[in-house]
Amino acid sequence: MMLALLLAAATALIGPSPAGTRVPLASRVPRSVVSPRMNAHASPTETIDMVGGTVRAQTPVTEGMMRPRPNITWANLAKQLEVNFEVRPSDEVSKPDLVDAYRMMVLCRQFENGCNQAYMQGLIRGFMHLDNGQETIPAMMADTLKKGDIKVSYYREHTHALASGVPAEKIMAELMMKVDGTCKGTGGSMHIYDVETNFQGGWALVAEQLPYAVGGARSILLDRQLGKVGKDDDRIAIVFVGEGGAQNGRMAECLNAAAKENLPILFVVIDNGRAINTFTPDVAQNSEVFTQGAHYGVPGIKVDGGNLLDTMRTGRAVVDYVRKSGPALLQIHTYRLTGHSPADPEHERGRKAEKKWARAEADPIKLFEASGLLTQQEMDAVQEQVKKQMNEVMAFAKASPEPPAELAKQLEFPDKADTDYNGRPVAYPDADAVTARLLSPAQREGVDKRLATLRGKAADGSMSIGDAVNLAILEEMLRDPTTVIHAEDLQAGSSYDIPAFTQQTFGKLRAADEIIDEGHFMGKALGEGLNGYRPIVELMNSNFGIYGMAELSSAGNTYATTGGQFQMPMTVIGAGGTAPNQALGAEHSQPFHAYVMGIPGLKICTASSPEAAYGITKSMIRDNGPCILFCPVKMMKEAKGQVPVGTCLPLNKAALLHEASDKAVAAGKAVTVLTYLHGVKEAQMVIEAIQAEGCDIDLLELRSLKPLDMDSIRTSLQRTHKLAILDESTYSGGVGATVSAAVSETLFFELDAPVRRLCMDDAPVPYASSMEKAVVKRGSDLVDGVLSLVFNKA
Ligand SMILES: Cc1ncc(C[n+]2csc(CCOP(=O)(O)OP(=O)(O)O)c2C)c(N)n1
Repeated sequence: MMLALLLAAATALIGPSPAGTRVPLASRVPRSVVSPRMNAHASPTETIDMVGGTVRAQTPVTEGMMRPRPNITWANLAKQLEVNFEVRPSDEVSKPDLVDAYRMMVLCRQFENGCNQAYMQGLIRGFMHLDNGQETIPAMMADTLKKGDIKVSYYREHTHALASGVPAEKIMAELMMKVDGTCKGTGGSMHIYDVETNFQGGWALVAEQLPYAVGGARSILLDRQLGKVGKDDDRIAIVFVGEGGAQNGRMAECLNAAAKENLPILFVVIDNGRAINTFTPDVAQNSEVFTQGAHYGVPGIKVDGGNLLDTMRTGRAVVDYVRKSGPALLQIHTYRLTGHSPADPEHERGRKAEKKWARAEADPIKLFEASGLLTQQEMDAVQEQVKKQMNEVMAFAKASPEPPAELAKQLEFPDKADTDYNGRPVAYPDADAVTARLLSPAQREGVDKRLATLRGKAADGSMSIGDAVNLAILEEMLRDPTTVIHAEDLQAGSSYDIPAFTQQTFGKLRAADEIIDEGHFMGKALGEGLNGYRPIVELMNSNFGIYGMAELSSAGNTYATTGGQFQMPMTVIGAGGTAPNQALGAEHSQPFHAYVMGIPGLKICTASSPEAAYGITKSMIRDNGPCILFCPVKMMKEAKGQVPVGTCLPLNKAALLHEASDKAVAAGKAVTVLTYLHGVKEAQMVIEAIQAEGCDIDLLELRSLKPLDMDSIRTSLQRTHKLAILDESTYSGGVGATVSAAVSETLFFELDAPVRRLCMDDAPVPYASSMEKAVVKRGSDLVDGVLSLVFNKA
């Protein structure tokens, strides 16, 4: 049976339109074509006034007053598609397609019911979010998406994975903590990933997935630029977010990014009206999220998710639009038939009444079954098939073994801590030929000139830390065409010349100037990292990375949480540490390096010299996991030195910068000093003063904060038996606290005095030098610390 609605009728329904004339992108703002009428079951709990563009907040849902289903006819939708998307949607959905869609809805329902039961039996644990009532969305996905499309979802994603073609038994095994799960039991309900079908999460922080998907969409364009895919490549990225999550600022940033680069990305807003129990209109001025793209020229449309046919027809048209034209927004109105999660008390704010009403009146499966579009026999056959499949799914998941305990540690880093990055080949085939093809003669000439200047400085000792990092980045970007970079003020070289000449050489897609939100571009970098690229993120002052804590922490988790399916070769670089006498004030003096020490999966290094900065940057770019490098903010341009070009340095080694004399060691007057960033210079400046007192130090630069180089610390302590830490972070939660604890635990018997920590006070760093001196430790404090250790003073 073919279903049809006449477009002519639609036009008659809503009157003449400007269709046919091409609407400029920026003015494709949704028109007043959504009816303000309520559906028959509903009291006026929500007023949609599309002409005025306002939405009145809902009153609390009670037995007789339900959030209404939107009353949007297909004719209305078709007209919106024509006007705002310039597409003429097809009215027709074939019978086999409807059967497939029904099968997907039934599979999703039975899968989620199976999850619920398994949860009650204790086979699934933690937070689990079921999708009952929203099944038209996976049905639309399965109908419109291809395997190569990049699908990024949030924590309520079982059904999205199913619709992407992820095997149901692997999802269920994951939920049951089994080794045959999608992620070998490392991810769980909120973290489903499948590299094979490009299903990329499963992210548990509300809205964090949005920039990841934007990065995924960028990687599609990068693939095309590289020539990795054919000219007919029409892949898109699709990202799902709740209507509550869509109020997060990430949404605006991502719409901007998608519009600015005309990315092939579809934002799907799953509008079930509630964020846990909160009515979204109670916290959001405008719940009509589909209009949010208007500011950026991204067209949007809202459809009733209770209507499978309209959801499919609209989904098809919008996906087609994204494949051919650019970003779009699709808001799908639904109801959640279960609680937010099994932990949700569900009695809040009329939830029970709403569920009862929605199950009776707005269950999309029941509504479809009542539509008469399939015969009872056809539907029964589908139900039987799915039931059988689900029996097999449950049996498979139950029979799968538990993952071995040691897997967790194995998945900490994709590359071992002691990896030697020298000589590591580029994974991308014919990298040199690709680079040669991608660069114009003028670009090649320009970058060669820049390289020659930098290498001259490296040879004559006039190279700054910023220049050294820039040289490493240019070399690695030339070497590997999958490297990309993101930074603010990038074209101008940012604050320290770190990304200098990258955009001029590699173009805007590979070297992206960014809006001022580090979380946004770290998120995009993460999305690129998931899709075969090696992103570099430059932070200027590393403290600005605070805005990217969520993304950095998810980057750290990715390799392990995906069960090793996705590596995350991201390199983050920023200037940090103390800057005595620089009057930077509290916010620019925060020890971000200490804040990130607790993030699992990150390799964290520091470099106080051009040589270290160069060698570590190169290794980090080649490493397959997320790494972050801190360079001393006060010395970015000031420290100058020679750099052995071409050498990668280890990411797990401290560097012995000064060795205490044998005489001082023999006399028991030698102290091991651990420091990093600006502390290195402070320590170097007072070595003579310490020697003048008959003492000496082993000065170890902690180039790797994580993993810590306990071997080098041990070797030194076996000589000195005394330890002072000149710490570039606070007393509480600082690097020194971690190092001190590790030494106390593993090297206690090497010590003949307690560890002396010389760290920043917990007080915010003041602006005035007179007070700053009291908070930030300097060389003079180190002299006192060393002498008191040697001469046993308190
Ligand atoms: C950053 C963050 N804050 C809070 C939460 C807790 N939380 C989980 S889901 C949720 C509500 C989200 O609602 P919505 O985006 O509408 O999606 P829905 O769950 O309804 O599908 C909240 C507050 C979280 N996971 N992440």
